[in-house]
Amino acid sequence: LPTLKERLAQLIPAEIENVKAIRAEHGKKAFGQVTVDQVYGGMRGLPALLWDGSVLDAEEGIRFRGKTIPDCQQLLPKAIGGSEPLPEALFWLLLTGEVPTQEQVQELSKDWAARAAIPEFVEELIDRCPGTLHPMSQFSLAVTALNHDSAFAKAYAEGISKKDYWGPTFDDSMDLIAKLPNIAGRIYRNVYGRGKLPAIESTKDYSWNLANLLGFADNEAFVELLRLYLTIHSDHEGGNVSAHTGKLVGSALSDPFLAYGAALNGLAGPLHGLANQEVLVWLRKMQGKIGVNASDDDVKEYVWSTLKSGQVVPGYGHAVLRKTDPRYTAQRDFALKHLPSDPLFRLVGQIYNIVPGILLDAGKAKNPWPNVDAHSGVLLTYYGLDQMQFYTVLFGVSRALGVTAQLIWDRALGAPLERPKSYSSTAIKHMFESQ
Ligand code: FCX
Repeated sequence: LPTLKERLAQLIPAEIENVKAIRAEHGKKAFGQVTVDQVYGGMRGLPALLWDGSVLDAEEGIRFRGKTIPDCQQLLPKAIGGSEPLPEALFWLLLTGEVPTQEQVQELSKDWAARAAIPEFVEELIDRCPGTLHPMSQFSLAVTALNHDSAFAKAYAEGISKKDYWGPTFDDSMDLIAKLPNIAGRIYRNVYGRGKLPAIESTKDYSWNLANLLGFADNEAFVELLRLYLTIHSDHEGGNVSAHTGKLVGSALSDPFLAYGAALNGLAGPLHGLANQEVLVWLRKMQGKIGVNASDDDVKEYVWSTLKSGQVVPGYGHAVLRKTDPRYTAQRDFALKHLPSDPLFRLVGQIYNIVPGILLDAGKAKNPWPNVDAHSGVLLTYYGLDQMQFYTVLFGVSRALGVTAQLIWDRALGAPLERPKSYSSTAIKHMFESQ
């Protein structure tokens, strides 16, 4: 059976031909118009990016290479005795469009474990961060510093041919993914005083090792949660801030460490990945104010007070989705199975019944339904990982799978430097003056 890199090498020539054929036949056709509102409005809905790993449907949610989350839960290899998909398998699927065998996934787990060590100077860099520096800033700092050993940067300096770019991009991406658990674990233990990091175990899967580095591997349900979490947070097509940032920075031929460091800085924003932290902060504040078993009326009043004070309800709304996020549903199903009577989970369910109606009444949000971030923190908290500022780091471990998969394909397909055209308001006004 081929390894992931061997399989990719087999697939790339045909995909290059496929793209050539698409461009020859359709290259000059338009499939959307650009309005002035889109230029002012965050380019919402503008068809502008190629992204092969996943496509987001506004009603149905994400599909990874055509497969829904329930499809992935059914089809992808799992850990022995487990029932959630392994993120290793999802990465294989994102890159190749194919479902790997159990054996191929095991080899990938081993490969990542073998690459997991981080350079000593990066360990020192993390250790020297003050505990008051947000874990996401520490994370991005460490990932950026990994560029010290980039195979791509080295090969480029040595004059690698354009057609070979994807090889060292693949190697860097594998190193990056493999090293994230050690970085995340070190940050967690430093910031929250959790003692020394254990070693990576080469016979265990990626999620087990991450759980172990955080100090939670003795809880099999938590390890299963991480497998699900890392799978469903991995990719959400190309236009979201983290994915697009990674692709954009990668287009300058910055290596995967630099590109992903930049992506993490976008993920750290409260309208994007930081929302999972914000949800927990908001829930805790709500509990503090109206108690643990609050009535629907109390919850309604609290939600309205959030909106009236000019804040967003974190975990609700989406730039593309118009229905409940299937990533929310997958986590809700997990909670129903593992923690059905947890008070915080009950509150999350109560909010689910209340917030959409209020957002509709308020009349601004185009999507009143919950997104992925409305549920993740509650699950982590249940198992004792209740340091909310750390949550986005876990999102960042997962999102590396989707961003690097596309970086590899971008280099394989010879994607050019991104450079859209910008206009000033004066120019826009002039443009329409004569019409
Ligand atoms: N609470 C209050 N107001 C909201 C809202 C919410 N949850 N969602 C949207 N709105 C408001 C917007 O702030 C905007 O107000 P404005 O006209 O005064 O600027 C208006 O409704 C229209 O916004 P809309 O077009 O529906 O949404 P956008 O595409 O601009 O923004 C996000 C999408 C996700 C940023 C928005 O819904 C939001 O702020 N949600 C809360 C934060 C959140 O959960 N982010 C995580 C999203 C995601 F899943 C992820 O990336 O991780």
